[in-house]
Amino acid sequence: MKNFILRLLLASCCVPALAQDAIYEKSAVPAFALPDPLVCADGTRVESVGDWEGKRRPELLRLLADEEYGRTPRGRVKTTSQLLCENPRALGGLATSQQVMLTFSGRGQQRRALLLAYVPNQRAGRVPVFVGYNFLGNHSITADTTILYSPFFQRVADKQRPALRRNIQFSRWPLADIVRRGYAVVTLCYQDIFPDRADGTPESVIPLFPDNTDGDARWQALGAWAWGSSRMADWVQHQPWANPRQLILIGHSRLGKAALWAGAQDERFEVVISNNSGCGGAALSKRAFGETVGRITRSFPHWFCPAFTKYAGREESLPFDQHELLALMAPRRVYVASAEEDRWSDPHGEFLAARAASPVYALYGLKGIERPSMPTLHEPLQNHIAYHIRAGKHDVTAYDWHRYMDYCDRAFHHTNPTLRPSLTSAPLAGHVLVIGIDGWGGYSLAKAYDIPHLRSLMQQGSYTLGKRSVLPSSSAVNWASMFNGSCPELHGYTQWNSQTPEIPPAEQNEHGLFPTVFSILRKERPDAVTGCLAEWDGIKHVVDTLAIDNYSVAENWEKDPDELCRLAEQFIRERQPALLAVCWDQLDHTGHAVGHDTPEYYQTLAGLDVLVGRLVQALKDAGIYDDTIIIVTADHGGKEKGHGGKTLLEMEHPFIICGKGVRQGGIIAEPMMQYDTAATLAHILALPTPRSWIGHPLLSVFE
Ligand code: GTR
Repeated sequence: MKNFILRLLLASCCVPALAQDAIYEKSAVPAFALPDPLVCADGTRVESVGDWEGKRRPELLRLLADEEYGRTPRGRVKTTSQLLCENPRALGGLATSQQVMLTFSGRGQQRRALLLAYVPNQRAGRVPVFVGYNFLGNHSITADTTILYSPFFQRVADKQRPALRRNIQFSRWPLADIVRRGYAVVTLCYQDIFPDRADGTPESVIPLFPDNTDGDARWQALGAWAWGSSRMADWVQHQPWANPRQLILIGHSRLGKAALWAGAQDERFEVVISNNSGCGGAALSKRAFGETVGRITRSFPHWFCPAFTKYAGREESLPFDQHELLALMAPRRVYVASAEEDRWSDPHGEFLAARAASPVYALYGLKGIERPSMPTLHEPLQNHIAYHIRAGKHDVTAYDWHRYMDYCDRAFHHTNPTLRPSLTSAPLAGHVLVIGIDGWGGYSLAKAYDIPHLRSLMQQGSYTLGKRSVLPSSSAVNWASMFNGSCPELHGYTQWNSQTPEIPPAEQNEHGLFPTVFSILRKERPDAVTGCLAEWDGIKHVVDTLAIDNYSVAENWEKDPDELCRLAEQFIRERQPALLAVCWDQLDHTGHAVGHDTPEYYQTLAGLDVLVGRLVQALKDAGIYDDTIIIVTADHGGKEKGHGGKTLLEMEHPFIICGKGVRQGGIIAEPMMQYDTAATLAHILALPTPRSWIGHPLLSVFE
């Protein structure tokens, strides 16, 4: 028997996976043995692709249906589709959107699901297609007000519920990036297929089937969601713009579980992506780390088939594990992705499952995951089985999407038809570092003795202490103007912590936001690496994070004032960004807590000066210092314990510029406004600026 058991003894001490809810201690992971995917239930060994496809694969599919996900009925449910609307100028003209009502009928009943597709307008022939559910309705993934509420949400009584809010999950769907890279995307809300509630069955598609299994192998939500993914594939496969051999199924979290089960059953999905799917998805159940079978079947009794509950606290008795689910994708591709802080989903267990599926791929002569230890953060392993782990929480981010697209580019020999030739005029420098110091008033320069690094930048370049804030002299509105070249009346962010513009933006980019220097750079030079690193998370609403490769927040800066600096040093050294903004909040914080223009304020400023010196050093270490322009500026100044008003103490702040091609010009004579910052950045980066930008570049500072 021994030879058909892959023994993975992962713990020094052997604690049985009893009825514990969620284990987070490495030492508490039970000793376990993984079943060998290449040994059949009768003990015979799989020696060939024929054995696998003829015997073991069907056997595993049955086992997973009977014991975990439930049996998918074979009976006929009729599906019709009706195109409700088409917009050939979606996403700022990048794509055509289509909204299609799918109607399922069976046993005298009907259910409706609203499918949303974005198809790239610039395409050479048929395109690969991402197919995946959204959580909160089609309207939640975009700011486009022509996108209809999904049918499930029409039934939600309280229209004020946050779940109804448009665009709240836009960050999970970087639609413009996807279509720019030449992929179509097709989605619908999973709740349209099975409302995600313990009592959801009657409203789901399940009652439409004539041949549902009763008893322990009864299918429930995950089975229904998997079935629904295949209905999206049915529709996509007949579209003239879609390449039916290049369907990519993507799912996050519970929908990652559903995607794996759908991909196992439906071989039209050439690539199956599990994003942070965890327990019942890509993570090994027998490790019982993070979410366990006991916990998940108790919290979500309507997801798996009833048989699965018998393994609650008894994972060791499972006759299979999740690596065998992954193996069912062979010889197609499967991509497992984890997030460092998502311990509930057990990143290590996901990696081990991906690795343990590899022998099945080897049978086809294909490479799975071979290395014994987990890769480091942001080190994607991309063979026929792929795996990556990124920094951050349980989520789908632009980082994840771009790795999936890198992978599919190679799998499908897909090249991006929308990449533009390089710009006609060349940037003035290869790199720009913008250092923003929240609450740094221009008056302070006359009193700050201990800021040698800032003074040295002033001496090397040109500066003004009187750049003016837009009104009110508050943060969000001024960070917005700094990066989007315009005034509150046009960009619409009008107050301290604006999140969505209080006035509709006069112009919208492909993400439904007022165009920022980041989004224009992304459009003109998609390969340029960009970052925005901040201490105050409010900045994320105004910079257009979808157009930024690395948006990160130093969350612990109050305890660890160097944290942001370290994030920036690392990013500069590793990625040599073309445009990086580093925005410190701590000075403004001291201003509010103790007072602007107080000894404590100057002490905080002196501390920041040291960090500025470190960033300059990081540019040197990265070998880009000579090709960089550095700007140091602020959103506003301050007075007593506040700001926001019309005094020059609050409105006037420094703007220092130095580096490649910048004159050692001393004081800048012309007046300067907040929005001139973005215009100057656009000038340096040789970017066109939209008509809605009112800022002027500061031409006099350049040689
Ligand atoms: C959690 C559940 C996870 C995961 C997640 C999600 O509550 O415990 O298994 O599916 O939900 O879907 O976001």
